[in-house]
Formats: sequence, C-alpha cells, structure tokens
Amino acid sequence: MPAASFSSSVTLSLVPEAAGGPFVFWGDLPRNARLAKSLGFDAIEVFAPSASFLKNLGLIEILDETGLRLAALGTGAGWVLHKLTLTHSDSSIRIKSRAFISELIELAADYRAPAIIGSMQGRFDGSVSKPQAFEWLRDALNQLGNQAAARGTLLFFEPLNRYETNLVNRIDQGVALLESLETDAVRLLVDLFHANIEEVSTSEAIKKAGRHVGHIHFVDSNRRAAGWGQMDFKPIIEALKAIGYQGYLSAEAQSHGDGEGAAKQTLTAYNTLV
Ligand SMILES: [Mn+2]
Repeated sequence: MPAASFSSSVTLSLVPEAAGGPFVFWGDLPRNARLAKSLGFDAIEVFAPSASFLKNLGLIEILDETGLRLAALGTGAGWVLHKLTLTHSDSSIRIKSRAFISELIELAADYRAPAIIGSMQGRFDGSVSKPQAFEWLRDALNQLGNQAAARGTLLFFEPLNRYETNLVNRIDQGVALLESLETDAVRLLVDLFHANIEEVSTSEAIKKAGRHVGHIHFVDSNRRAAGWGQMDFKPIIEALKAIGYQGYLSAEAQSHGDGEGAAKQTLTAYNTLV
C-alpha cells in the first residue's frame, strides 16, 4: 500500500443565505483562516457570493499571512443566490451560469486552485429532457474545463444525492460523464455524504474511478464532522491510498454554530485515519 500523501482542508462560507449548509466556518475570513491555520489545517475551501466579492476581500493577503493554501472555490452561490444552473431551460440563464462559474475559475486559478461545480449542474424537468440536460452539461464542462486547463488548473465536478439533482448521483455516473468529455481537465469531487446515500460501496466506487478522483468532501453519514456519524472511513481511506490519491480531505460538514468544535473533530478523525 503506498504511503498516504493527503492534505487537510476546511470549508468557509461567506454566503449568509446558505445558512444551514454544510460549511464548518462562516464569515470573517481573516479570523477563521487564522483559526484554521492554528488548528493545523493545510488549506481552506471557500464558498463565496461571487468572484468580485472575493477579489475585494484580501484573500491573497490572508493566504500569504497564514501560509494556508486554497484547496478550491465553490460556485454554488450561483444557485443559492441567483437560481442559476448550467441545464436551465432558459438559454440566457445557462449563459449567465457559465459566466458566473467562469469568473470563479479565473480567480481560483490565480491561487492555483480549482473551482467546483456541484449544485450548478442543475436538474432536468419540465420541457428539458435528460439527454438535453446532459448535452448542455457536457458542453459547459468542455468549455469551462478548457478554461481551467488554459490557466494551469483543474475543474472539479461533484455528483450529488438524489434529493439535490437527477443528473449525476453516483461516482460511476460521474466517471462516465468525464470520459465523454473532450477536455481532460475535469476531475470528480467525491462527497462522502452524497456517496453514503447513493453508493453500494463508496470504497469500491473510488477504486473503480481511480485517476478521475480529484477532491474529497470529508464528512460523516449525517453530514456532521468526520467521526460524529456512523461512516466507516477505514475502507474509504484505504481505497484512496490504493488509487494513489494525492488531493485534499476537505471538511464540508454542518457545524451547528460550533465551527471550531467541528474543525477539531475533523482533525482528530484525519489524524487517526490518514
Ligand atoms: Mn460537497
């Protein structure tokens, strides 16, 4: 078994409208970045209202000060705040969705980080057929993946559980989608909460996905910090080691008002498992 070379990351939301969402830290980027560093994290993953919002916030100064890396930037605020998706029946909304994500890809690339497409994949319904939605999604991923590649980074695509999308729920469906693309710059984000709902075996699915796995949302079965649910993490960590995974275990968990507690618990689990 190869030695593990994972890194730790923790999520920070700067979107108050996402209240109740699975983020460990909320608001106050400088304070929470310093706290993440002092607790021992390698990186932060940021969920922000927009690229322009983040540009004005001094992200580079706080990364420089703390020595933290940027693991990834989420794009889901396009959905939460503006109801944008890449598979919407209205072409003007699909165009706005690509532009919203494109700006975040550019900004993330400045920090050598990928952007994440999760909820922005949308869902098919009404006048939009499943094949039509997939055609739009593939076209968007090709364009946005090429953009990321041109900037020397990757794009992450996240399967979501059945209550959040009817497009890509499982890891093998994500692999099939990525293998149908013309770009090779898109990797799967495996969120262990979603996988726990949808997979027969998360560890076997990870082994089959192999090189396509680019990022992990590290969270327990009930979407609380790792170790505070009933997930069996050992075979999952073994599977990640077996495929030579070298990315982040990024804590994306509900913290119920105690970000520091959830962050500490995540690191206890991380240090026990990795
Ligand atoms: Mn996630």
